[in-house]
Amino acid sequence: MVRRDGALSMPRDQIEAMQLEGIKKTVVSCYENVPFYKKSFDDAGFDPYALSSLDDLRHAPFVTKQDLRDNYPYGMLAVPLERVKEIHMSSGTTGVATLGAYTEYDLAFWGDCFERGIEFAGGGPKDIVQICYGYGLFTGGFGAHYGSLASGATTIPISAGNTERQIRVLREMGSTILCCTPSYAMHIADTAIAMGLDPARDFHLRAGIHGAEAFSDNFRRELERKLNYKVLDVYGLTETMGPGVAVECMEQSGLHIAEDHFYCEIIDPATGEVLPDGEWGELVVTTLDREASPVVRYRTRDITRIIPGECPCGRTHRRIDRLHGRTDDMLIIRGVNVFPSQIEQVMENFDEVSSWYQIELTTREHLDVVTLKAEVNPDFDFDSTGAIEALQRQIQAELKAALSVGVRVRLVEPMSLPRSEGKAKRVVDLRGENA
Ligand code: DLL
Repeated sequence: MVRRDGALSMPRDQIEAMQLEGIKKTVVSCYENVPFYKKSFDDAGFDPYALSSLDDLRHAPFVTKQDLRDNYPYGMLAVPLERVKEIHMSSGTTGVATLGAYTEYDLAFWGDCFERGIEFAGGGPKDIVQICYGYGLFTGGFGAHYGSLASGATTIPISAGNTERQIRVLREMGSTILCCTPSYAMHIADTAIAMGLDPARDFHLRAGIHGAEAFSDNFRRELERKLNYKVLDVYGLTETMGPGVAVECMEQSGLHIAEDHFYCEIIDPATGEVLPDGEWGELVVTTLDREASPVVRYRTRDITRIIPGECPCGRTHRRIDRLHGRTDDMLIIRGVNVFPSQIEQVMENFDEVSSWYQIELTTREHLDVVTLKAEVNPDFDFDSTGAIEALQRQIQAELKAALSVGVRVRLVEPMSLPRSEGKAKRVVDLRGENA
């Protein structure tokens, strides 16, 4: 067991003392073992041996995804390769992949971090955990797997895809905890309904541990209604470990950071200044005891805030808010900054539309055109052209008022937008293709 007794409810002063110890070790290990950090600390005039408070970390330079890519494959390792037992990689759809390496200890605490999600859901040895995050280089499948093993539950490593088989297994094995992306959970639910099942009755789920992509509160409520279970949000990224960096508890009021392994700061993405608790900004993560792939002040590009105050659940680890997208998801439409989550918030006001949408960006006469395609709910009369047009106009007007840019709205039939087994593709940028 890598977790210290009482780690999750430790008094704040003890947590901070433990974090300071971890940071001291990490900055020194990075400086002594990773040439990139030696150069970057020296260039910034940051002395890792002089760090004596958590605030001193603000003087350390940031590390970015590009830095990790530049040092691909093994340049960022802080241990000899023979101590590395497993490797994962980010998808690398936009360029060279980034690599996460794990020693035996790193794998053990990864399992412990994901296990918290199962524990927070009240789960344990009596549970059956169906893991339909993809297994492979993606961290979702294995992270959930190690977590499930650590919890003592029965693990079903089914991986992503083959939705009808997922549904059969959910029914026949009586799975109680579902681990996959929220969009895939919705796809499983909708497919089961289309097969004539009632998943709320025919499945035996009590919790879903869903993450790897942002999802709205409305989406969560719809999932909980369809599958009759409780949805807990789990956050993580390949560069710092994978899923389990932060997990929601049953209060559903923010995700508890695994503060015994990660130190989190929120910065202003434009200036790099650390922001006070409560303010929204970019999450920056420093690992405290990661051996193979430590990071010091990794800029995640994810937008969240530290929720001030204590969680009613009594755990003392600070919480981040549910993610509001990424700094690089920001769409600049005719000069106005727009986040997909803002569009989602407007859609939440319309009961007639479901949570499935896709934003398409095109260009007409050198101007950006944004089209929101959204599925109506199954009980909406899609054959009534007048009703559709009226609703489209109404949504368009609200979007214009909320975002100050025009968005064309095209309502489409239920289940007509593409579904994915992993992360949903919410933004399709065709601007280069029809200019
Ligand atoms: O998505 C790790 C993961 C697997 C997390 C399974 C949760 C569950 P990457 O593929 O490296 O790793 O992608 C990391 O996904 O920087 C966020 O932008 C996004 N992301 C991850 N979790 C959440 C979440 C995994 N709960 C990137 N809410 C991150 C919103 C999330 N976005």
